[in-house]
Amino acid sequence: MSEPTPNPQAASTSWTSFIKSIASFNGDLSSLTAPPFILSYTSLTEFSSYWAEHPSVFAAPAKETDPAKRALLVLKWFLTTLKQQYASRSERDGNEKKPLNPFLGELFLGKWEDEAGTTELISEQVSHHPPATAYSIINVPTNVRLQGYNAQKASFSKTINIKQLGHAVLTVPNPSRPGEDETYLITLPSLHVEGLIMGAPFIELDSASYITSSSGFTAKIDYSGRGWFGGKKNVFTATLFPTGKEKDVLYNCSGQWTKAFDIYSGSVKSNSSKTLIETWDPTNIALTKLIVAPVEQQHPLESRRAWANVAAGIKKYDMDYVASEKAKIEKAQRAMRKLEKEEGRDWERRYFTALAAPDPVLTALAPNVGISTNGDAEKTGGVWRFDSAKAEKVKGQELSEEEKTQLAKVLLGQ
Ligand code: HC3
Repeated sequence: MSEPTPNPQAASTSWTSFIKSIASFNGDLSSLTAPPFILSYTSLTEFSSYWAEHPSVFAAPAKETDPAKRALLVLKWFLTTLKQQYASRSERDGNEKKPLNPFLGELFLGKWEDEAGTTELISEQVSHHPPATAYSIINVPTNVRLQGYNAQKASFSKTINIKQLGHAVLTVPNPSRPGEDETYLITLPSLHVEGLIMGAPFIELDSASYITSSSGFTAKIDYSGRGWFGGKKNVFTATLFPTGKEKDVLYNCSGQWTKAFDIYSGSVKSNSSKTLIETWDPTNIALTKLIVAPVEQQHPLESRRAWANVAAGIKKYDMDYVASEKAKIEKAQRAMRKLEKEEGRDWERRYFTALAAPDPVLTALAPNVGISTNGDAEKTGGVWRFDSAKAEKVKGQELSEEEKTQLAKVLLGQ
């Protein structure tokens, strides 16, 4: 059965009012009332999966014995994630839609199974006010692991501009020194929405982001949009250099993060010493599909189960049903927060803990790239780190059908 489409005239009228409303936007992305056809039925907790849709590229650094080449493989992996992170939805749906705003404790769990072995994903909404999502991704055979958290700060000037708060940390076991890990601190690019007036929003990345490692290398990725470099969109150049020696470029990469890009050894400027190592062309490389448990087997707090009714309503453009199903969740969540306050306790995060002490990775690496060593904690509810003890505790804690029903009622009003 094909999905219903909204009346085109009504859609264009509601889009015009939406654009007008954005001009007085207060910076709270969740408060934007977008027209039905631009609403996504996917929650932001799902976006954490974009970090590892090519698991073998994610795990590759663990097999490289040369530290500079290892740092290059980390940069390559990061660049390959950009298309998924920032363009996959607009390429699939024709525009960037407004994702579901996760509730506190919402989970998105899955795994990839392919030639890289098993790679596990845990994503959890660790804060609601301000909204922040934390994630952990582990490639089991190599123990390459990523953890991070993110929040967004939005503003309006000609369009919606988004600064990403938080960061990611990639840990790579050093193959030359068993038992020793290397850490890579990854900053997140700023972005803005293009195509708003035309009713077909898509993302463009802005300025620069960085990856800096405990092994002494830093990568700088510069982003620019249409109007630069011959009018192409999604353009970037990246350089990898020994930390603190930005001019001593060891490798450089350039191209479009949505299309193909080249990786060279040597400096960007000196063509004579520049050698093409590899071209990455996503059109020739299949993604590994994330395996997510069937909805009926999921924990009640898992995203697709919790939002199932809302998602069904969005798919049918039945906004009254969407509003009443969303209201059930919001009401139950408000009651839960009230109870916690009365009992003097905080919602227990299932997989992550906010650090009490300064984070050693941030302390050591953040100054390399000029970001704050406090990890934007005041705007993300804390510096969130994966808590393996918590994860171990919940492993195999299978809930009975009765417990699931009870939890869904109390936490989500369903
Ligand atoms: C800004 C954004 C929500 C946040 C999304 C983030 C930053 C989330 C973390 C991921 O790792 C990367 C990522 C990709 C896209 C970002 C979204 C793009 C648009 C969305 C706004 C809330 C929606 C704006 C509404 C509309 C109708 C203009 O699209």
